Amino acid sequence: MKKNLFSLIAVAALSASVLAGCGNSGSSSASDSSTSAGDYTTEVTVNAKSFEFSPSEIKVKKGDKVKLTLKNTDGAHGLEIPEFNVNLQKNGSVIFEADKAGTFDFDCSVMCGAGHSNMKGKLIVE
Ligand SMILES: [Cu+2]
Repeated sequence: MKKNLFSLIAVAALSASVLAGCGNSGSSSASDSSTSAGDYTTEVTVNAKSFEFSPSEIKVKKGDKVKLTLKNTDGAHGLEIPEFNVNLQKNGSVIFEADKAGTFDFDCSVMCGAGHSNMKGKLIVE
């Protein structure tokens, strides 16, 4: 019974990833389909401590594929940019495409203590 349940979950997970893989195949002009391969044009590292981001202002160009790395130097913080579906909840990197210009707020997505709500920054796409 337990084993059956496990294989059911495995099958579900597998089909989910297959479906996700198919979702990308619609783009016409892309020369390769390996969008998840980790190619990027700009790299930004944001250090987080209690209770501040550094830098608290990130500037990129519209169209950049941004590799954003969060480094916690003190405490445990997250980095969330809702506009670009970015949400790092621990040290790590994510790649997103800055496909719209403007100024977007980012903030800490992990409840980290008294100064949590002060942890804010700006992403400027120009
Ligand atoms: Cu926080």
